[in-house]
Amino acid sequence: MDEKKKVIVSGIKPSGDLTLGNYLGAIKNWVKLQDEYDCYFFIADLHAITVRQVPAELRKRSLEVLAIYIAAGVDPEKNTMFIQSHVPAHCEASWLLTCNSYMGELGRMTQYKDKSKNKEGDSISAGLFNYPVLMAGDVLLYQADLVPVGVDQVQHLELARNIAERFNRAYSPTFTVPNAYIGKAGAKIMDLQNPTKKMSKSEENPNGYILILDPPEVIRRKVSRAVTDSIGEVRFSDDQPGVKNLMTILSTITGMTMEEIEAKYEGQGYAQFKKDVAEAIVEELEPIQEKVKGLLSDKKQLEEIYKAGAEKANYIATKTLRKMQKKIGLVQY
Ligand code: AQP
Repeated sequence: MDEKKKVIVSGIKPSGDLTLGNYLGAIKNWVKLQDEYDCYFFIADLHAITVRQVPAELRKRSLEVLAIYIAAGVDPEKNTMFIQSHVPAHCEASWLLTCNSYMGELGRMTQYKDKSKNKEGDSISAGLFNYPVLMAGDVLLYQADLVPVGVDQVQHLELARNIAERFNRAYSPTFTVPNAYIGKAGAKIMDLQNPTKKMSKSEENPNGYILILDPPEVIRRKVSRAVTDSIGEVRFSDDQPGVKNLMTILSTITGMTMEEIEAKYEGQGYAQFKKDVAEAIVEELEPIQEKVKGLLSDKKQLEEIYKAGAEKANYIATKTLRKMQKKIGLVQY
C-alpha cells in the first residue's frame, strides 16, 4: 500500500510584483516537491493587506501570481492551489489561535520589530503584529508536516510550532506540529544594489530587484548595473557580496557549481560574467513570461483552477477548524 504523502504548505503574498528571489527561493523549488509531497500552494492575499494595498492592483496581482505559479511548472492537477481569502477557515482559525497566543511572543518577532521600527503605535497595523498567528493557522489547518522556509521565516515557524503544541496540550492532540523544510538549494537572493540585504518586492529602488515579468532588456540593464566591487575576480567570498549573489543566481539557474563558475571566469573581470548571468536569467524567465501572458488572456481557465483549489482546500481546512471549535467548547451546528 502507498504510504501517505507528507503535507507541505507554502504561499507568497501578492504585496508587489514577484521577484527573482520569490522564483529561485520558492517557486522553482515547489516544482521539485510536487511529485513527492501533498502540496498546498496558495496566494497569501490576507497577508498582503497587513500593509495597505491598492485594491485594483491587489486583485490583478493575485491572479498574476497564480498564473506565475502555473507558468513556472507548479501543476494544478498535482497540487492544491488556491487564493487564501477563498478559504474562510484561515481567518476563523486565526482568531481561535490568537486567543491562544501571547503578546510577549508576538512582540519578539524580529520581522514585526523591523517593520514597526521608527513608527508610532497609531501607524502600525495590528495585522502586522498578528500576522504570524494567521501564518500559523495557514499551516496547521492542513496538518502540514513540512513548511519550506527561508532563514527569515524560521522564527515564525517556531512560533507556529509553539502555538500548535500549546493547543494540543490544552485541548488534546489536534494539530501536526510542522517542521521546517530546508531545501538543498536554499538560495537566498540578495538585492542587486545592496547585496547584504534580501531582494524584496517592496524595495523602493527598482534596480535592486529583478521581477519575474521584467522584459529581457530590463533584466540585462539591471544585471549590468548590479553592484560588485573593485577586486575584479569572480570568487564566491563573503568579501564580495555582489559577486557572490550573482554567482548564486547563475548556479541556481544553470546547476553549475561555484568552482565551475570561478574557473570559467578566471582572470576575466566582470563584464562577460555579468552578461552570462543576465542571459541565464532571461532564458529561464522568457518561457515563463510567455506562458503567463497566455494564462492571463484566458481568465476563465484561471478561475476554474482557483475555484477547484478553493473547494479542495476548504474541505480539509474546515475539517480541522470544526475540530478546533469543538475542542474549545463552541457549540456545533
Ligand atoms: N530574496 C529572496 N531569496 C530567496 N527567497 C525569497 N523569498 C522571498 N524573497 C526571497 C521566498 O518567497 C517566499 C515568500 O515570499 P513573500 O513574498 O510571501 O514574503 P517575503 O519573503 O517577505 O517577500 P518580500 O519580497 O520581501 O515581500 P515584501 O517586500 O512584501 O515584504 C518565501 O518562501 C521566501 O523565502
